[in-house]
Amino acid sequence: MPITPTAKIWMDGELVDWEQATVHVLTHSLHYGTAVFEGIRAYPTPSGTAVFRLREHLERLLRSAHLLAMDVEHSVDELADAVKATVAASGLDACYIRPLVYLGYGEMGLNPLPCKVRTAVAVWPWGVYLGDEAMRTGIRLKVSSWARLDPRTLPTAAKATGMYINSSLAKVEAVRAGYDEAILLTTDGYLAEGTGENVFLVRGGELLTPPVSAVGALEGITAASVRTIARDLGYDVREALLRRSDLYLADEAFLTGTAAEVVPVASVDDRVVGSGGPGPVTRAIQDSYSAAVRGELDRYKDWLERVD
Ligand code: PPE
Repeated sequence: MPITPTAKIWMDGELVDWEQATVHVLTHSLHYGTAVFEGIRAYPTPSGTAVFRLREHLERLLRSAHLLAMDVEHSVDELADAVKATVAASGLDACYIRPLVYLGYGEMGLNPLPCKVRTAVAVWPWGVYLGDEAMRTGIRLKVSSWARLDPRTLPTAAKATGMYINSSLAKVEAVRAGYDEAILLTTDGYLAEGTGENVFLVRGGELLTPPVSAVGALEGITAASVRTIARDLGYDVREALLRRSDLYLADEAFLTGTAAEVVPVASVDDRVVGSGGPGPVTRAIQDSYSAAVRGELDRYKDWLERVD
């Protein structure tokens, strides 16, 4: 989906015009994938535009930077102000927010330590990641032939740009084969995650999801929100090492992510999952999540930070 430009991008402390937000071709992170990022969403709420779980996303950004030995000059509070200023400058009431911490131009070679750590925040309108239709009818998933990154080779808890080659290869394979999305297994064959989403199964009224640190998946903030919502709706949620057959045999399955939100799985490897559309548990969670991010549920008000 082509990016629609907005007014300003925040770069290292100032808002610059969208067109001026450029870097040199010898920028370190462009060569070695040494950048960390976040994906956050702002939604329209009854009390104005608000950012969903802003602090949690920025804390994860700083943890990702720490895992890559990058010292970020900005605190969570400063980054939160940067995000809110960029959203406000866009005039949008709903947008996707992309903070990026990267190593700038000036040094080359694999030692990143001498490089200048730079920070940017961009926002733009981004509709439903896997399409409106997918939200209603569910997606066709394919188990990828690419295994998920092994936590012994890379710090999989970091949301680092270079690590997304793994997701990108899986996505290309799935899309070229006519599927909507890929799901990756660990090198040991356990269910890990989608290319940009965590995974949940429903079995006997209980929700099951892989233990993220064991399978090398990202610790999703949407997944954490969904766990809370599911428990509040009265469902048990449990972490379990799962096989691809558990996915085939699930009553329901869905993926979660900031960009994707809560998206039902219709089939996996051409095997219908459950009824082949969003089941009752998935629907209940989708509805609550959608209401929570829009400030319609008092119980989850603390998850929203207003943009003035
Ligand atoms: N796993 C991966 C690999 C991942 O990239 C994401 C987010 C998640 C799980 C879910 O995390 P969370 O957003 O905190 O619930 N993927 C981001 C990037 C997507 C992209 O295409 O770029 C996102 O959803 O913003």
